[in-house]
Amino acid sequence: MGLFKKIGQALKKTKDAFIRKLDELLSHGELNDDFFDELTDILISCDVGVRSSMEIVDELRDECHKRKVRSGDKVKEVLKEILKNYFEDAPKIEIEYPAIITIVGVNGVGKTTTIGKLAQYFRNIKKDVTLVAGDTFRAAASMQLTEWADRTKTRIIKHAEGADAAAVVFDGIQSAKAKKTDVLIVDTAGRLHTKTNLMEELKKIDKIINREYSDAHKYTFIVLDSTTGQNALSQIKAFDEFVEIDGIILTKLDGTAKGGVIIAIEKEYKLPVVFVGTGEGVNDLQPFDKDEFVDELF
Ligand SMILES: Nc1nc2c(ncn2[C@@H]2O[C@H](COP(=O)(O)OP(=O)(O)O)[C@@H](O)[C@H]2O)c(=O)[nH]1
Ligand SMILES: [Mg+2]
Repeated sequence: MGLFKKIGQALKKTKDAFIRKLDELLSHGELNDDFFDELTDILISCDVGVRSSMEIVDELRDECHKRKVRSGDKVKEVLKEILKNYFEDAPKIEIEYPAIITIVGVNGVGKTTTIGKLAQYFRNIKKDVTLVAGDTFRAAASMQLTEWADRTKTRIIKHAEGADAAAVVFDGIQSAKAKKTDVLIVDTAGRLHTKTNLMEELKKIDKIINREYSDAHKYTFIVLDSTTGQNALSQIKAFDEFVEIDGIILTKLDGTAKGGVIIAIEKEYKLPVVFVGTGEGVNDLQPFDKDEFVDELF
């Protein structure tokens, strides 16, 4: 299945909710204040966020006025244009090698699964990958990552349950250097921002990476579950206080009508969505493309 089709499928629920409401609204005819108010509500209901929804609709109102737009199709066209431009603020990420990618986020968002898919993604583009089982909190976590390593035929560095996460990362880096690995991906234990000791552990991992692997291009990606909609946003803020977040991986886009959250994230945090998860399979991850995303929404 082509990439294009996949994101389209994953966005189906978001799209259905959005387009159905938009078309119904447009069928009422006039582009008056009520129309724009209702459109704002529709965007908010798709988790675009209050501030972003208002900004988008303000811009749409101005543009429609300026261009003397009357027809529903034309409104859609202008809205599409505005949404595409809306993403321009976030920096783009091109992964350079050797790379070390640390994956952070709260429990259950899909970190370990995403790492399995990332291993496959990099393999597909002929990069050599090593995984680091930095979630030493639960024995099951390391086992789960080992299964992904087996499935994707990827090297994995792990220690016993309860080991120091930073020590596993240290070993991972030594191995990556020795084997000249292109991409080292570090799994970490899920944590809530209220658990200061676990957050401190992330800082320690960060320090080890800076000290031991200064040659590598360093990326910290936070994994967010799109089904939690706007709640995902507060997680960015909490983690960003402890580690510098470079980008976002948004999972479970296939199971939600809240896909609009991507728009709010890019705007409000000026952080790029780098990958999106579109299912539980090994190939259900793809680089995020804003134009494709907006095109698929309509
Ligand atoms: N439908 C769907 N499920 C996902 C996706 N990513 C992860 N999951 C599921 O989410 C659950 C939690 O994933 P896991 O990787 O263990 O989360 P972690 O605690 O953050 O490491 C698992 O059942 C995964 O199969 C996705 O993109 N789509
Ligand atoms: Mg995990």
